[in-house]
Amino acid sequence: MSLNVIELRKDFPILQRETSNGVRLVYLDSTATSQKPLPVIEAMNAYYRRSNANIHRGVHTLAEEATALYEAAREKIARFINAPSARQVIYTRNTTEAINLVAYAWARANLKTGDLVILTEMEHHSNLVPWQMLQAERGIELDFIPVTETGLLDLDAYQALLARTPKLVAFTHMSNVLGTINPAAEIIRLAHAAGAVTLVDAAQSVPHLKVDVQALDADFLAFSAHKMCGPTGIGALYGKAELLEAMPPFLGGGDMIKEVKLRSFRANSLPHKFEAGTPAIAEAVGFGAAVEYLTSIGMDAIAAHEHEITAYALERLEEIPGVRVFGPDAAHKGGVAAFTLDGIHPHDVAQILDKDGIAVRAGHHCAQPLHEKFGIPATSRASFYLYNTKEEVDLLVNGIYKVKRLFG
Ligand code: C6P
Repeated sequence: MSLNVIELRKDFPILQRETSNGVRLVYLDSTATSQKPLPVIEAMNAYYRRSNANIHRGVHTLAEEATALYEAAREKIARFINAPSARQVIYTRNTTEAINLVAYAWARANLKTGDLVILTEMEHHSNLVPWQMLQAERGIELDFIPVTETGLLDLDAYQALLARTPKLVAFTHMSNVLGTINPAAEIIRLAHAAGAVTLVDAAQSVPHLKVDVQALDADFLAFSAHKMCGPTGIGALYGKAELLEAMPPFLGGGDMIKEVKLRSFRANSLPHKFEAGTPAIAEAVGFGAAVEYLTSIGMDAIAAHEHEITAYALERLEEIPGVRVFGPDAAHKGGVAAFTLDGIHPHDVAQILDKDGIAVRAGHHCAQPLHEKFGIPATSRASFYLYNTKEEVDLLVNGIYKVKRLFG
């Protein structure tokens, strides 16, 4: 079923605004952060207007309401990714913190000098630097599944790496630069056969595809609310119950304990064991509203719409002389088109597009090693979500022709 994008855009007040030079906003930067629909904005507004209180602490009406809203959102998020239980969904600040939680709590308890962690060459810095830090501290080894010229993972090379019996395979489900959708179920199946635990960076997949943690058989899976119509400041880590139960806590403080004595403490049960201190309560409410919104539209319909827009964008971009688009064909990627324009710096491209209200990101997109691999310092990146249209792709293409004219 196709999306009624014209109707759906009315849910996003920001898409109705003009930019500073009085032109219509063409928002093509949802990979960095998505825009927020009214049901999310209103849920957070209503929480602050009616129910604001601290959670898990008070017995008064507001504290009980706030706790119920915070926990109801967790249930919705668990259903959205088909987690067996909401206890297995830990609120974090974002994907980055969720990955760091695994690196601190699971990896520091389970990995020792010489243990191998397999990553890929297309990782975001969030799924690279925490492991480099552990390498410096613990002497673990890191190796990488190579990326092919066309932007796919080299799965033969992966098989060869697995023969070295890694302890962990941590990989991105969808690249934020190439757009590549990696065969996560297959990568996980092979990792398990080799005896490794798996961590999926799902920052770009959960917002755009139907992700089922049980079908994937993922051990850990991390994502951020702000990339999926929700607020900033909150994300989630899903984990298998037996792994989460066995892990020591990450941060210490209020709410993550059952009992504290002067010289000792007993950790709380899941999920609270990993949620120290007052959390982002309004943001959790907004996160719950975001997954409800996406569910009401339908993840399959969203993915199909994005596929159509992306295929159209690739076709149109590739027509432009001097444009090089990175990553695989539309059949293997999500709504991301990172490109270079011969002889023109990606930042100049983004700045000139901005004058026409077209928002794209330029830089290394927190994936510097991947850019190095392709021999470039930066790209301009257009990305698409449920609210983007083919007409906006046409405006982008016209804008790129204008950049070319300006640079002679
Ligand atoms: N990528 C982009 O413009 P946080 O910042 O923790 O919410 O998400 C980190 C992250 C992790 N993995 C992937 C694949 C990502 O794309 C991101 C965020 C944004 O591409 C901001 S750098």
